[in-house]
Amino acid sequence: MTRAVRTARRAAAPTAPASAFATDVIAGLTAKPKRLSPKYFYDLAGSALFDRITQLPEYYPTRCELALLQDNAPAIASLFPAGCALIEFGGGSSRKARILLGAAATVEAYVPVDITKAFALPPAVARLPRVGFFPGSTIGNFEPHEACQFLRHAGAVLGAGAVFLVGVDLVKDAKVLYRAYNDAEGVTAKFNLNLLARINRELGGDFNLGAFEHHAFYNTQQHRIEMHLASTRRQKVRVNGATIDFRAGETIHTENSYKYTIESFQALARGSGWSPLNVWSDGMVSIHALQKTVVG
Ligand code: AVJ
Repeated sequence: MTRAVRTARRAAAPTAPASAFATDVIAGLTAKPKRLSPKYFYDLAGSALFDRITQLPEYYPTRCELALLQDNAPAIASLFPAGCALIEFGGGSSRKARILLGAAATVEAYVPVDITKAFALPPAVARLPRVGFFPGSTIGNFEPHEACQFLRHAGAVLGAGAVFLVGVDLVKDAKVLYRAYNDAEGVTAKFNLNLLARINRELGGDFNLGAFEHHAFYNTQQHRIEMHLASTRRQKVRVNGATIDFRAGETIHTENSYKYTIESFQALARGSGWSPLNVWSDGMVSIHALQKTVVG
């Protein structure tokens, strides 16, 4: 009797809904080749590691973009319509936005929005002209076709007449790119491996972090840095009830970081409903000012 009741209760108990993280991790680790989305790098530990990356001597993008914003803030801010709302996509520390806000005479609202979630702009912002801001060369994490979709989506959200500022990392000497993702201190390796640590923490995985290696290289044909985690030996890993087999040397592809030339990014923007207005660059990174293409 007791047993029957228990069984019935167990069967009726609602199973906890699998998190998007759990679903994506299992799908990625059972795919061929194995992959995980770079958006999952940024838990508390991963965000702290990324902060350290931005301070590494080899990791130029953050330093270069900050200097470029600082040096050109008045010219960039001169493109802002009076009384506009500054909409930052994937707002991180807001340190970069503050540079622009300091140089712009009249910005009515600063609205950081999460790029991974659908959102509606707050009513107070609805009737203001809009300036979009997507710094940090985060656009490089998208496949070019996804970057195109993202730019079109941003155009729809920002509306007619909008200006969009996009920070883009540039194609450059392969050694410079290589070092930026293979720093001497090993912080980028820790950042990459933290994805496995996060799976262990949040999904009860049993990844042995000592049996995986950080691999980052520049793919010249595809103009992108690729990051992978390579299994040092044949092994099995348990994640959320599933068993994942690894061959010796098999990798999990964890990130692409696409690099553009000024021209190749402008071509992508044009093909995505935006007309290039201006561009600022130090030869390492670039900040593109785009305006929504007028159709008709
Ligand atoms: C935050 C996506 C711009 O691609 O350079 C840093 C992330 N990965 N080191 C980049 C990253 C490894 C970074 N983005």
